[in-house]
Amino acid sequence: MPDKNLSFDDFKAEILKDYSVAVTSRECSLLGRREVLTGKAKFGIFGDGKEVPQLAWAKAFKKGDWRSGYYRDQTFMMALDLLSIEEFFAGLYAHTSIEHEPMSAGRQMGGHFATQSLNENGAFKALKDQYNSSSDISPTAGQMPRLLGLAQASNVFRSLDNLTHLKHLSDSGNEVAWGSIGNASTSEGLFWETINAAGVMQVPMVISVWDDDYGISVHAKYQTTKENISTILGGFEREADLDGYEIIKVNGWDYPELISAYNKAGKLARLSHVPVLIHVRELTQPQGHSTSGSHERYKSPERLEWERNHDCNLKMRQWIIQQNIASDEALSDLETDIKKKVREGKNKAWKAYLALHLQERDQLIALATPLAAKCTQPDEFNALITELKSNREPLRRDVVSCSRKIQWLLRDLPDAEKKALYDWHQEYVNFIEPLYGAHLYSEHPDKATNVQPIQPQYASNAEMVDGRVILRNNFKALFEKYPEVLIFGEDSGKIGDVNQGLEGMQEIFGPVRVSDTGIREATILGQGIGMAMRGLRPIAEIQYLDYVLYCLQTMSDDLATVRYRSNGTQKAPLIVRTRGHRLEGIWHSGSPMGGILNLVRGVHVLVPRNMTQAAGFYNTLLKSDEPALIIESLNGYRLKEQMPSNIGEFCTPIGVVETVKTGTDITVISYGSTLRIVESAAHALEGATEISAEVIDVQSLLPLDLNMDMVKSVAKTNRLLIVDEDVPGGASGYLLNDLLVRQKAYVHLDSAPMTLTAKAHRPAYGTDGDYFSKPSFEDIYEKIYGIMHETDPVKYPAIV
Ligand SMILES: Cc1ncc(C[n+]2csc(CCOP(=O)(O)OP(=O)(O)O)c2C)c(N)n1
Ligand SMILES: [Mg+2]
Repeated sequence: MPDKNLSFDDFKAEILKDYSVAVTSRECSLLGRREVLTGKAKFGIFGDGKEVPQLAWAKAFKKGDWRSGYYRDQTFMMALDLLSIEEFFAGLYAHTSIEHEPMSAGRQMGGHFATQSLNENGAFKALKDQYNSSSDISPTAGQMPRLLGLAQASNVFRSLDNLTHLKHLSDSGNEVAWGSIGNASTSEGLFWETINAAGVMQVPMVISVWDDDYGISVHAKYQTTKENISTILGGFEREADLDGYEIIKVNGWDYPELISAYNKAGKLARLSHVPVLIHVRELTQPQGHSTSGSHERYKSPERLEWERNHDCNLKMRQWIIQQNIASDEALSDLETDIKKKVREGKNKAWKAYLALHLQERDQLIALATPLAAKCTQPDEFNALITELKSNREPLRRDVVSCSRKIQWLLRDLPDAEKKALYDWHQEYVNFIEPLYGAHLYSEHPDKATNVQPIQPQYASNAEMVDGRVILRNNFKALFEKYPEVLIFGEDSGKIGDVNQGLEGMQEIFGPVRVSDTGIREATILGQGIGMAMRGLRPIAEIQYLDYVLYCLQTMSDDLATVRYRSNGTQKAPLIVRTRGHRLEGIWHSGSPMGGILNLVRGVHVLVPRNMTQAAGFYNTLLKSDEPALIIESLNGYRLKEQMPSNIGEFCTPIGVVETVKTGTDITVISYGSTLRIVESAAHALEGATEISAEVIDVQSLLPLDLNMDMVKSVAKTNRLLIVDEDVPGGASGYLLNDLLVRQKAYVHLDSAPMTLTAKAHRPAYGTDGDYFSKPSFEDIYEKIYGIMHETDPVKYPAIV
């Protein structure tokens, strides 16, 4: 029940306020569906049938807390004043103004909620003083890994006492991370992985399962063992002397029981950092799953009848009357008022959405109309204008499409006569494109590409050490410099990672900052995303590059889209550390760079050739606010490098290639561990044949060669070879595309551009397996020579 200290009048008022929110939310769902069916909005997925538990949740949710949920949570957002009626409809219409549509400025379909974490400079606001919702994603259970990190951040803030410079972000770790998930989505692996990890880690996480017995049309009997998620989670329950979960079961229509359930869950999680699962049962879907279908197709008449009788809003209404809190008539009056308010809000949102479009349409018509007389096809021209004029609800597409077609018809007109129209069109397109394209990467001052490079410096007697020692010493310097940096992964803690790049760090910096995790790559990534969203600087370690595939979905769908999907109002500057390319066997030697590159636009992808370059990337990234994947070269930890004297300070630039050997005959481009072989093959070739190859280390695949230095080399050598150990057409295809299309290298080429890659199959085990699967020294030597032989067979006679 509500607060015991309330007077009966206040108690009544609070309940009626809650009921009003539930009814408002329901009306939004009902009208929302109609907006889709009449074509004003494209798609609708709503929170009807899930209203009442969310009222209880909102009561337990405090400032500083975080939500990581899914598309049913509109009532929760409304109860906390985070979503108004107008904003709800603005989302449905895809209004591109962040002021009108604060969830994503129209990028996300309705039902995907967020709050704004950043100020205009891209720095974090005082997150502890506001309600926080991490921006939703659509893949079912995709919200779970991030939820773990949001909760873990409270443990970190509670455990570390040197984070006073971040006190605007957390009140000593007293925040709870609240998740929501549909019953059917608990079938996903991400759900189970997160549940287990949160139980192990004992983080303040409360996860609600909204159980309506269905996942679209598929009944619980196909989803969940025993058709009951809380029953089968029984083994996770805590015991007197064993940590685990508090599991609460409650019916979704039982307002007073829900309030006590959420109250209890909030307290337990907040005070004792015990994870809680609330199984909210007997929920319904009054309008079915979404606007895409109708649930009459798969629910029996008995089920539909049951749903009508168990509608949580109806049950709450009956309870209010039964408790003498309000009469049937009074509630009817209230409902009538709310219906009117929602209709008005909807109309206002539609008007606001349309206002700019109409203005833009009229500008085009005003500029274009006088040109009709000068057009050689006036009928077609006028037809286009008439069609646009008669469109009373134009989309921007309609305006731009008309403008483009008009320009086609004006191709014979002298430029001067159509200049005003053309200028307007260009300006219009320049205005629109960022509305859909901005914020893939940071557009704030501390973006990674703004960080100034700093060269490593060497004392005259600088020691030659194993590469891993440079990394380790650099991490140590970073842990000292940034108290908010922490690293975690499989074997990262006690033994200091499988290659000892973190040797001794746990002893110095403690198990909160340098920690071991279970074998669970997706939630390791989620820990990083959640903690980065809360202002910590996590480094998530994925043991081997081949296992990035386990967390690639989370990296692609969640991490890579954080800024984009929130229209730049949230960020997760997570560094993902991994090691890869060559070692042994099918699953420790892969280099699936093409796949990764194409799936994580929004994350920087860096492939340093040695540990000094790698350390420099960590230093750069920690000065910036962007996420990145750093792939250390797996066979480079024991190679000797000179120890720099400015450890922790030198910065490898992002998006800048490096010429590691100059040459005049051919440009050879590579990265990572292959680069070393390319370098030695190029030197050997020069010694033996005088073929002078210029070798370029790409080192930053995303972003790639911002200064277009690669083409400058091709302009000099007129020949191009790209070498890597990905499959044919993988990252080599990506590099070639950039060189030919963006950098226009083809104009300089005297020979066909070539690639040399690994074979299409996975690399086989053993030295011979490696030799016959990946480009070898001899392969590279012969390939370069072969290109020169083709150019001048007399000077370079065939060698094989
Ligand atoms: C990974 C993934 N697979 C499939 C879908 C399509 N999909 C969207 S919602 C949904 C059903 C979810 O059911 P449930 O978790 O019970 O939530 P409810 O909609 O019933 O509240 C499915 C299959 C998706 N969004 N993501
Ligand atoms: Mg469901």
